[in-house]
Amino acid sequence: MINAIVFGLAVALISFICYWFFGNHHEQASSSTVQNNEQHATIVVKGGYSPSTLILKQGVPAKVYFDMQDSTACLAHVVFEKLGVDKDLTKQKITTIEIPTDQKGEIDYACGMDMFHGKIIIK
Ligand SMILES: [Cu+2]
Repeated sequence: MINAIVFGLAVALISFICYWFFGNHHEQASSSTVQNNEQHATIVVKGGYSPSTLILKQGVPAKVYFDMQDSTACLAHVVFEKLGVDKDLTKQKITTIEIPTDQKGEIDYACGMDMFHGKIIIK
């Protein structure tokens, strides 16, 4: 019973921290670097995603590197629902995710609790 209460409080606290950071988040966009017909971009994970909007070129294979600099449980996972990708970012410092760029459009991603959000725009 006590365990359940402690667990509940922990979840509530993590949720609160998520909302707290989410409220302070700034909208920024940046583009990838194209090299040898491949594009690369780094997203820093620290109290959110930076940049929160990433612009990729259509038709160029893309690798996005998630640079994990956050120690809260909140951002431990990154989830690309559209792509069926759910990665644990705490296993290594940099996690590479390949993004399909064959179609124009937007791909949203979020933390495991769906509180922090980021966006990849392919155009
Ligand atoms: Cu979260």
